[in-house]
Amino acid sequence: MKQSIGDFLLRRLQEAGIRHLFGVPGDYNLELLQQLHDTGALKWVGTCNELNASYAADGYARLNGLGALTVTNGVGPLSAINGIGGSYSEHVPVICIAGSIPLRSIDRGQGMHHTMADGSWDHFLNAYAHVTAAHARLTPRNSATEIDRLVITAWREKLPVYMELPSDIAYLDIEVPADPLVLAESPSDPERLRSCIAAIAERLAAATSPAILVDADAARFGVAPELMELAEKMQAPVAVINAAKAVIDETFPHYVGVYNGKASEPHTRDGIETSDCLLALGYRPIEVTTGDFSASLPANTIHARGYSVDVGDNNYQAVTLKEVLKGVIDAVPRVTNRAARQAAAAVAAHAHADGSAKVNQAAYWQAMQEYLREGDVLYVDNGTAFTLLGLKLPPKCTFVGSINWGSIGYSVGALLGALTAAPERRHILFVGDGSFQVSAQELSTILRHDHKPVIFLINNGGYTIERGYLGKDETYNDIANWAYADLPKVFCRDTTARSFVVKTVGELQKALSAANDTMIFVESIMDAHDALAPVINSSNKGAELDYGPRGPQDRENLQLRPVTTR
Ligand SMILES: Cc1ncc(C[n+]2csc(CCOP(=O)(O)OP(=O)(O)O)c2C)c(N)n1
Ligand SMILES: [Mg+2]
Repeated sequence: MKQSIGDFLLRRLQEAGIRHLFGVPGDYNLELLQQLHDTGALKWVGTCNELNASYAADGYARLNGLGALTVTNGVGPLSAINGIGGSYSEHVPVICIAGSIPLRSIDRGQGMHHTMADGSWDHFLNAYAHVTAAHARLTPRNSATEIDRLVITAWREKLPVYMELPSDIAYLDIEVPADPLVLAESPSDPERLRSCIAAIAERLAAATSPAILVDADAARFGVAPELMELAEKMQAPVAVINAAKAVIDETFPHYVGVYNGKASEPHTRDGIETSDCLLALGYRPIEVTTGDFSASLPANTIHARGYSVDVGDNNYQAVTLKEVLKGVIDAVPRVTNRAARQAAAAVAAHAHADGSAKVNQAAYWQAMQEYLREGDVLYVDNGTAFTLLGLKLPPKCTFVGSINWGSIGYSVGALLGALTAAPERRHILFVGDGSFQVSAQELSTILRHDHKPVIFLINNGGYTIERGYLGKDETYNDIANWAYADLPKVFCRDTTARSFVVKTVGELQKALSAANDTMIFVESIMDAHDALAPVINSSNKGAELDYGPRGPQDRENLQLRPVTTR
């Protein structure tokens, strides 16, 4: 059938399950936006800038399976590239569409705005080659095949892709497939799949202490249900890497916590490190996911990834994770009498601080633990907000974070995206003042679309987590003191948002009892040196790795240290 290139692209996005497009208009993508407007193919969600659009598309993809944004040549892609780099690092399928300079200008060598004006056309394509699984400049000849290749690659690989749509071709008609796009994994090679399943099942069945370790790919490839079924059948403990927080329901009886090397709870560490057959899912060790490389997985660990598995000396290709896990579940014998593992220490019940007491991190996170409820979507930005990783989550929660990439401000854009994908859920953002200042404008888009998240902002005068690396009292870790809780009003004159500035435990409790029928914005004022020991310890250790033995971190009073060891 005949269809214009722009309409075909929008149709394919729609067929791939994308219902919203984020981004910022510019002359090179306005024609595509007009096609979007005329066809009603997708809903437009304009953002304040392209970085936030890339974060929003990422947040959207986390809950929807795929997300997309459109930006305008040069200035747009380079603003968005940090976010797309994050999607690459965190394995999130995002389609970045850059409306680009007309093909006519390339044919005739005509310089155009939003370029380097140096007679070359490939700078941004080349830049994106480093942060995407695939990239292409669309032409009337290649659009019918390249659009499908890019959309399918993003979905299959769980990685971002980049396409340039020259502004003078979006309205041109080309011959395109009439059939809808089918997003399906290519089926496994039957023999490889059989052999792989047999090899895994044989080891698991022979083990006396099998265990499962889960990284974020388990969520991306949608195999958490299979992992829980397998754990149940084998009575095996399951731990997650912090990047996979909440991927396994934390109330699941075989869930044993977050594994982070020496920084883990003893029973979690024991369950993983002493296992005689560990099945690891998409494990990607870096310093912040391994307790600064203190993680020690058993030597015979089976490493399963989206499309390949390592078992002993054998590497299995052309197998898909879901098929492998389903086969293993069928093949392993049901275990009913595995010796009980050491149980997790009960969460210590702290006495509630008196209402007039100043709110501090300890009281704050204790209150948050009680505030969380089933089905919440939880966002954590960089900073003392990482404390959330240590809380025990109710059933069916989703965690949205950027543990590997760790770009501050991500959470605010991601919140917009995920709210757009799943507005019916309760979304709770945990963000520091420093992270919030990066992408705060997107609060206006969240309000504009009448979303109702709960936002918990810690105002501690700057970059507290960084003070644990270096600069305990240095001015480079200080930031301007905004009137954060006033921002809903600034960004939306007639807002019904409920804003609170909290200084005491009693004021926090009052804010927490506010109804969730509109945005709730809670700014809590805390001391710049207040952080719980796990956060400070992690920063202190990070400084050792970053600066080495000749670094300045040991100089007197230059680093925030945990209270007990100060
Ligand atoms: C884009 C980007 N720039 C800089 C950093 C370095 N960085 C990591 S955490 C952080 C400070 C976070 O401060 P805040 O959000 O206020 O959290 P707090 O620890 O104070 O609670 C900074 C600047 C980063 N991670 N990403
Ligand atoms: Mg701060």
